[in-house]
Amino acid sequence: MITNSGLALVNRDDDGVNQDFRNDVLAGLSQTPKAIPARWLYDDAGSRLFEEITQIPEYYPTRAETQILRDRSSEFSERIGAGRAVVEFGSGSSVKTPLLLSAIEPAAYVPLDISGDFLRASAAALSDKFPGLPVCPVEADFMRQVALPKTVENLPKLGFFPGSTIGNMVARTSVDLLRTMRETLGEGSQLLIGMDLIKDTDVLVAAYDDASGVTAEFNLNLARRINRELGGDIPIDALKHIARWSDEFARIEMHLEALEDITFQVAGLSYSMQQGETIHTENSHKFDRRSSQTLLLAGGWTPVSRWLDDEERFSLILAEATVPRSAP
Ligand code: AVI
Repeated sequence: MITNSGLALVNRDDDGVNQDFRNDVLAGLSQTPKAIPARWLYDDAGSRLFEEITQIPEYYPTRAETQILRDRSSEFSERIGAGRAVVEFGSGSSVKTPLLLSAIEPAAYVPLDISGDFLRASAAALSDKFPGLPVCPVEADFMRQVALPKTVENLPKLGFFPGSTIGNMVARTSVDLLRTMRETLGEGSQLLIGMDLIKDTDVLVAAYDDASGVTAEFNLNLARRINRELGGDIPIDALKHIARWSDEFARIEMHLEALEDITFQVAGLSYSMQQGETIHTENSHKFDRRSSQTLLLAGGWTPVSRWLDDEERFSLILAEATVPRSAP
C-alpha cells in the first residue's frame, strides 16, 4: 500500500547538466588539495558498482550489519517495540530493511531519498513483501528537515540509518545531520544507526581496495562521469585508485592519483595534476565506543543499546531523542 510521492529535486540547466554537480566539480578541481564531494560517486553506474562492492569478500560492513539484524531480532523487538513509523534515511536495502521490519512490527514505513526512481522501485518491492504495511516514500534531501506524511504524524518514530553512511561525512556535517534527523523525527523518537568500527589497518584498506578492482572502478567512475556529463577529457588511464588509512582522522580516504603529469578540460576550463597529486573523493570514518557516543550526543541523541557482529567489526546503535541527565 504505497501512499505518497514527490517532485524531482535535481537542479539542471537548459542543456540538462546537473548544475550542483558541475559547481562542485569545478570548485573541487580548483582547490588545493583537489577534492570532490563523495555524493557524486553515485550516478546509476556508481550505484550499481556500490551494490557490487557490498558483495565482495573484503567488504565486510554489509554482511556484518546484516548478521546483527538477523541475530538480534528479539532484542530489537523488545527495545524498540511495535507500532512505530520507521523512517529510513535512504531508499532501503532489499535485505536489511525487511529484517528490521519483520523484527519490530511497525505501523508504517517511510523511506526518504533524493533519487525518486530508486526510491519508488525499492518502496514498491517492500510494499509487495509487507502487504498490510502502509509504505509512504518521500522524495526529499534528508540533509534538510523533512515534513513527514500526515498519516504518520501522531505515530512514535524510529529513524533507521544503516550502512555507516554517517561515516562518509566529516564531523561537522554528521552532527548537523543528526540534529536535522532529530528535527525531522521529533522529540521522544528513536534512531537505529550503523557505525563501522576501527580495526586492523590491513582489513580496512583491503575493504576499500579489493583484489577484484570493483572499488577502483567505483572511484574511477567519478572521473568517467565528469567526462560524460561535463564534457571532460580526463585521461582515465593516467589515474589510479588509492585507499589509505588516516590515523589522525580515524578514516579510510579514497583518492584518484595521477600516475604522470596531466592536463585536461572540464566544462571548457583547463586543469592540471602533477604526478602523485590526488583528487580526494571519499572519507569513510570509523568509530569506537567513545567516539560513536560523543558524535551521537553532540547530535542530540542518547545511545541506549549497542550491538556488534560476532567478529566485532561493525556496530548498530539504538539512541533516543531525549535530553540526557548529566551533571553539572
Ligand atoms: C556508502 N558507504 C557507507 C560506503 C563506505 O563503506 O564508506 C561507501 C564505499 N566506498 C567505497 N566502498 C564503499
